Amino acid sequence: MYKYSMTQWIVGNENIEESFQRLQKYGYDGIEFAAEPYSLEGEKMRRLMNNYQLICTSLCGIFNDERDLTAGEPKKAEKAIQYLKDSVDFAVEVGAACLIVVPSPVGRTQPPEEYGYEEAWKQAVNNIRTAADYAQEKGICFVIEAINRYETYLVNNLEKALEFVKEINHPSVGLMADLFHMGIEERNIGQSLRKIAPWLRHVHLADNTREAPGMGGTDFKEVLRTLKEIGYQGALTMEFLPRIANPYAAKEMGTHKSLMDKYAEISISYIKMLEAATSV
Ligand SMILES: [Mn+2]
Repeated sequence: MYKYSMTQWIVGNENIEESFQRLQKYGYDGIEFAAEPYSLEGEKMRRLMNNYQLICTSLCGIFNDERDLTAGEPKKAEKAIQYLKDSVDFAVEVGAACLIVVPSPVGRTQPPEEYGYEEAWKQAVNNIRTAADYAQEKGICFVIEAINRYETYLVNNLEKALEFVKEINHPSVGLMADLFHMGIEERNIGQSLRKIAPWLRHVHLADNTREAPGMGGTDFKEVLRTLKEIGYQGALTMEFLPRIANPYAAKEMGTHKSLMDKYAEISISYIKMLEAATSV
């Protein structure tokens, strides 16, 4: 039995209690908070999780130009590293096992003018490795997320992500798989998952349209079969969105709340049905 959660950033600035109510209503085990240690209060979140009997499976780091892990300039690099450390502290507070790390800013599809791809890669490896020592002390793991080429440039597929993680070579740095990005970037989803199996510690689920699993064309039967075959033990976290261009604008949609209810329900019932079918 996997632990099921839903990531929090997709509902925008919705009242957190409404989010907890949705998760409880549709049978989720927990939540994935966005890693914003300054805006989320750990103690309040712990109390709410306790009230709703939900756990925190994971934290989703938010990586923009202000937290650019590819930075070589010491002040900028230090800022990005500090964000990871602060997020580790928040992870400890809410009991999250892992923190999602995207090695280059989301929304930037080529390296900055000051340096090229190779330097960005080298700097991101060093910066993440530095922060990983802190994560290890605190018992938290980083999971590197490959994001598709239309949203970021450094690590777009699982093969690159594996190369990246091997270069970091740190016990507290593993990999995650996001089925939406994989639908764009992977040649064969099952094979890609098997290749990264020993490093796989977290999974995001959305269909190829980024809607709830079960609404599009991704073969989730194969996904569940492969996860079982490789002995995956982590959480399954829903990260769906409506079919629009800018994911961060999704929260502006008038129908957002009822749409999120619908997606939350469809995704968990569909994946649990497949999980039951693959466990016999
Ligand atoms: Mn994701």
